[in-house]
Amino acid sequence: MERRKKKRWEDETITGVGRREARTSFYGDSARHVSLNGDWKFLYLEAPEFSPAGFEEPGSGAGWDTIDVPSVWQMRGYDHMHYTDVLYLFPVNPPYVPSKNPTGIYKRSFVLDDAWFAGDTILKFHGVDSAYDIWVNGVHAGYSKVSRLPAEFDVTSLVKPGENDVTVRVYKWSDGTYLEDQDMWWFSGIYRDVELINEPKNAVLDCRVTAVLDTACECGRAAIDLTVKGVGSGTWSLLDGERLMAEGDFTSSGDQKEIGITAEAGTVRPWTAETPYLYRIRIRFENHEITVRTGFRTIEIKDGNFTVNGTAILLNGVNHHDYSPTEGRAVTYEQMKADVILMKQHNINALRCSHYPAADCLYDLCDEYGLYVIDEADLECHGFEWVENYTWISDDPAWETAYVDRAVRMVRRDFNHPSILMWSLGNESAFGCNFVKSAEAVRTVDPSRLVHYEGDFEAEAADVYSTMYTWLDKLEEIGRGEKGNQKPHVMCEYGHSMGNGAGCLKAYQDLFRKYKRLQGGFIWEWYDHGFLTKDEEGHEYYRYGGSYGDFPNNGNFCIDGLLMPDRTPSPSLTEYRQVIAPVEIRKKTGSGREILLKNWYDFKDLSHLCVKWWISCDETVQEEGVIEDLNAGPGEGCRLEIPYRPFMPESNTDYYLNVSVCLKQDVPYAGKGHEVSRGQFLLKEHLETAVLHEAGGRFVTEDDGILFKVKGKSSEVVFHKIYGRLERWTVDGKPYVTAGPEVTVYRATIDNDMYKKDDWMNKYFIQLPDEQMEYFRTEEHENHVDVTIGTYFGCLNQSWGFLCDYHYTVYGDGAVTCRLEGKQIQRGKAEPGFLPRIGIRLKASKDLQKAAWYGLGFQENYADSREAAFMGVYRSDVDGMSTNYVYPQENGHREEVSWYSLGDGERSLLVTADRPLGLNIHNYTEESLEEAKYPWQIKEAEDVIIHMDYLHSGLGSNSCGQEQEEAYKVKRQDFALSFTMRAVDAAEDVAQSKIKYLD
Ligand code: IPT
Repeated sequence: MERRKKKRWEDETITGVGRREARTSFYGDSARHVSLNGDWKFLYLEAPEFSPAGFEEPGSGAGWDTIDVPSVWQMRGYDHMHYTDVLYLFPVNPPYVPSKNPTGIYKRSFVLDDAWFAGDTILKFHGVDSAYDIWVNGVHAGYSKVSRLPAEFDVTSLVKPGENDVTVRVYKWSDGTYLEDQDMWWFSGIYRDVELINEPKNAVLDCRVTAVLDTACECGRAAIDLTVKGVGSGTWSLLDGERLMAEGDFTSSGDQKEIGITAEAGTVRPWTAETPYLYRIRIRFENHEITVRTGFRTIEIKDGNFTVNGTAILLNGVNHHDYSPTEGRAVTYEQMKADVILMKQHNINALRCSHYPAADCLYDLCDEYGLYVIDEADLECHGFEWVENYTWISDDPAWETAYVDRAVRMVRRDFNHPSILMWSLGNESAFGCNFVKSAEAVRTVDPSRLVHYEGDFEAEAADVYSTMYTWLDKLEEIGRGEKGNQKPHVMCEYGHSMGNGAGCLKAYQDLFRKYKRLQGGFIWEWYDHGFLTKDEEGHEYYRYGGSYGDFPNNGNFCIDGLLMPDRTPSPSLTEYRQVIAPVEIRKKTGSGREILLKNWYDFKDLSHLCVKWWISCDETVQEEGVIEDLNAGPGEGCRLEIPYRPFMPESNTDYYLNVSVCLKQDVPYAGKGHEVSRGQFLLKEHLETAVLHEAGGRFVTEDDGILFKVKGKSSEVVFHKIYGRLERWTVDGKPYVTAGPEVTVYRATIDNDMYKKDDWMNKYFIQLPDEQMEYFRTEEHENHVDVTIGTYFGCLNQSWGFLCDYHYTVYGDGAVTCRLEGKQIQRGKAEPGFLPRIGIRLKASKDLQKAAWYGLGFQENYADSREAAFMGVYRSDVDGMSTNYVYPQENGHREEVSWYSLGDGERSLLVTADRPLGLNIHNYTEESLEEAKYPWQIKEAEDVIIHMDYLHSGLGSNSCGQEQEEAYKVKRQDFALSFTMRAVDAAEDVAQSKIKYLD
């Protein structure tokens, strides 16, 4: 059948028209750069063919809208917002795209003075999505594509002194779209900077520096490859700050000439992410001067590892997308700088540009602050997997030019950044001949770095064996060398941080640290990609896929970052920071005052750090000190004596040795005292005492056949004899407990339980429990009443459950003790593999909004995500105990809680547990949390909702990857919970918590 003629933006063989050769970005340039950012006229069309006649002519554009550049037009009210992970939004019919092809025509003028014409005029677009034609003063000047790479056009012959006009017509869909199917929002427009460069007639066009380190002598050598235009002479110099290290000169006699220079730098300070030391290379050719920055380091594979300066390194990385909650994919230097600083503060040492090259300045920041980078070509054709012809274009030589262009232009642009360790050929695009060609082409341009591509499952073309979301057991096999090829391994994605999680990060780190072949990985991902919205009722929240009526969509699969959209770190970022901390603090039981520091840096010793230690109990610091001298080279350990004084412990008080490893001096990303790692150890000093409940407290009981009441001198406890529950507990007429404990096995589904949810809720109905009364007995004693309630707990149509015994003791002094024992039971076969939790829920009076707990905190923590939490007494209002996830789900859990209090500022409900338990305190129920799609939809409960868990399952990372590890899955089992409730003065909760009663 005959096919129509391809439009320009449907031709996969055209990578550009009139576009200059890609070249490196200069750090400094004496040529004038004039920004064309700002307001442009804008005409939005349904298809390019609707362009009005003469739109490219100067003077047209009357009545058009105005749009700011850089921006994406979907965030300015044009077209529509749409998020898909994998799906193309049109038939898979490469290279053709829909006739309805949203198009934006941009237009503006600029004025050039006479002096400008001593040089040439280069028009540079740093990023336009997805393909575009340009006209200058009405004349077609070129065409380009690859959304996330720059394009430069020499428009010298088209401009004139005075006013000039530039028109850009941007197509949303192009053949390039088939290669830009990354898991992200579909955005279009001129979303990175636009500038004019006044390039001298004799100019340095390109300067590619390969700076290597000879580790034997710590000597540096830089190979400088120049491309110059024009005739003349030049000089080069290599500078350390302002200090000249080497210099030389060169001449050029041709139109365009390649010049090779070798600069011997002598002894240098090596560049590593830990020691990001930069040098400058200055090139002057006639009147043109440029500078590039460089760092001396050698990247190579040695003994099965990838190494920097001869040392195998471990990557503790994150995946980074361009993102702003208000601007979509248009991001500023300030934002990227804040990102890089935040990464460094969180011990992150590597960044993967997922899944396209970033703006130049991100690499500058990584060079400066020290992050290893995997730079990735703007290439993903994931939608082909869904049509079950995944290799369709990746293995079709007709597309070779397009593939190679994307990789090579990236390498040419980013060549000079010492931070870049690997060139990645793309993401999620199967494997085929075009990747083999891309790898070859990349190595031709730059043999000094490694080639990465995860889709090359056998690492045929890549230098490293890269996998994503590999489960722990498989990863261990890779580590042992039983799986895959023999190349060094990296996880380009793991730890899917969607919603609450990722858990089990420590388990990954342990493997990375155990097996030489495993060289770390990159958490998926840095940001939650939600967009700030204010609705008519004034609710402010973040929208995700589907929130805009976009269909099909991948919902909140884009809300999967370590950072909330407003850059607030999620608890998982704090967890990650500790998991990857470059110093591990250990203490052997019985080792007295001795602790051990293990140095996990690859290059640095610990001399830049000090140890702050303090002995804590409850809310007080009893003694503190600093140890300044830490001596341990990379990979080594050192022992320290913590010189705390002997002390007499107070009764029923835990004492902790807390250790914080901190920076001794300010560094560019953090101040002196910034914590790099922390550790905490329970001291053996402990004194246990117990007292009797106050004797003589009088009480009376009432029984009307339905309610059984125990009235003390000031308290009243009411039990329901039919439902078998503690109904309420009041003291001095003030209600504290408004609904007594009932067993629960359910939590509001977290994203990482998304594959369990259907079974849990539609097959095992764990959210629909029924606790049936078995028996109700009372026994009155001299100063207490025993109420024993038997129940049967089960869920809708389930044969598994628990036989429960609640033993309540109501004392004359008002205290109530509950001892609950649950015995598992299963009389059929069907049951869930594990349960979210086994625990109880109770309700407290709504005016009790001030919470305190003694347990792990401050931030939420879970069985497989608690490395960053310390034991202590923490205080918060009830709302402050919740983490406000963009997509509502279980949150705010705390482990190891021995007591908690809930008060109104004057009086508090104090609950002390015999054995530490898990705690959640919220102003909402998990049912309403489950129902809500946005935080503002979470219904406020009439009571404070308390969960006390015998066990609470871990988080895992199963929204994409590893399930909860077996140890952190709560299996059906017998359980027991035992606690005492008392009403105390709010200020007395800590003191009162120490009163332990004899049975
Ligand atoms: C992987 C993608 O590379 C990434 O872009 C993102 O979509 C991530 O998954 C999930 O959030 S691909 C997946 C098939 C493992």
